[in-house]
Amino acid sequence: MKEQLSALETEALEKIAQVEDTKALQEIRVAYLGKKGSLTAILRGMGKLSKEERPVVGEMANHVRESITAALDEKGEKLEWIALEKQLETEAIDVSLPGRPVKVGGPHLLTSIIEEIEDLFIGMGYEVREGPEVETDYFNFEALNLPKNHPARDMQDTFYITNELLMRTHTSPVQARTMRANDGSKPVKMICPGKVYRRDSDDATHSHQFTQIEGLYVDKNVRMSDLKGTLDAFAKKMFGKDREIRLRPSFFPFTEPSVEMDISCKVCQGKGCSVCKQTGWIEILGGGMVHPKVLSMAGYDPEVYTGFAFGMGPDRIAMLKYGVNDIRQFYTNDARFLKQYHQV
Ligand code: 2U9
Repeated sequence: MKEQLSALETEALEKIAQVEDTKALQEIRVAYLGKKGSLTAILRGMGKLSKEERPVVGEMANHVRESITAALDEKGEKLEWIALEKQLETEAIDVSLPGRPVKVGGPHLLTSIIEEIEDLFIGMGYEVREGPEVETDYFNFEALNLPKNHPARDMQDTFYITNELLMRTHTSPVQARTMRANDGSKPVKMICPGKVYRRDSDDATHSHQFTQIEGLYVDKNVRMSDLKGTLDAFAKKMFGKDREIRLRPSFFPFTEPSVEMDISCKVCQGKGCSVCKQTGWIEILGGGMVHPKVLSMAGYDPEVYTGFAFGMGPDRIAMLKYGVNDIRQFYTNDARFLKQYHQV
């Protein structure tokens, strides 16, 4: 039996030395030391030994159990260390690597332009108001002196939802609504930015959806000269203090007299170039004195109150200011285009 014990210890120690994973190590532990293990099997034969041999073999058996257990524990620890080192190696973070850049967004080009224009007029005492994009025929047309048979109301220019409801073609309805809500006595000094819709086929300079900012100042003794001074201040703040403006006679149903405002071309200083189409001037906006009918439909007595209004397209201003050559770029969300204009 002593020979068996010695051979078993040698065999177990060899297997433990060769094993490379904890599962196999556990199988060795069970195979030799478990209830049905080979050491247990040998010890079952102890009963046949003489009284003199039993304590000697018993001591040897304990020695073999301790030696195999010690070898199993030592190997187990080593395998755990190896596994830990492997894990540390695979999960190791190279702190010297550069950080992953955090993608930073930024305001849309149109948003920047609109906020720049808003800040400018807020500085001149205007309040910013917004209103519904789905409008009634009345507030989008009739209240602006565009009667039922006016060509601007034709189906080919406007997205009608029902006979009475449509996608607003300008932000003027918000101004009409604001005046209407003022019971005809409170002055109005507001600008109104927002999306507007025209039934137009899209091309580089036309979009079925575009943006507008309109201004309205109604009070007692508001004059055309006030409009000219306001537009001059706007042009100089927006396009540079050496910009000149000129007002040309024009016609809009909701203003009388009506004007169109040009600014002197920034590129050629008025000599003529491709940007200003050789004229030296670039049209920026339209405006005029609020038509008396519009005032009275909104509840203001045109004998007591006068007002001026203007309207501009931030899309067009952004295209001029930043050299964008296709209005559709503002609405197709191409990140390659948009990220060129992040101030961030
Ligand atoms: C009320 C009374 C009058 C708004 C005005 C313009 C002239 C104008 C265009 C500029 C480029 C629209 O975006 S655009 O295509 N607008 O030229 N807009 S006067 O007049 C008003 C508005 C509201 C109650």
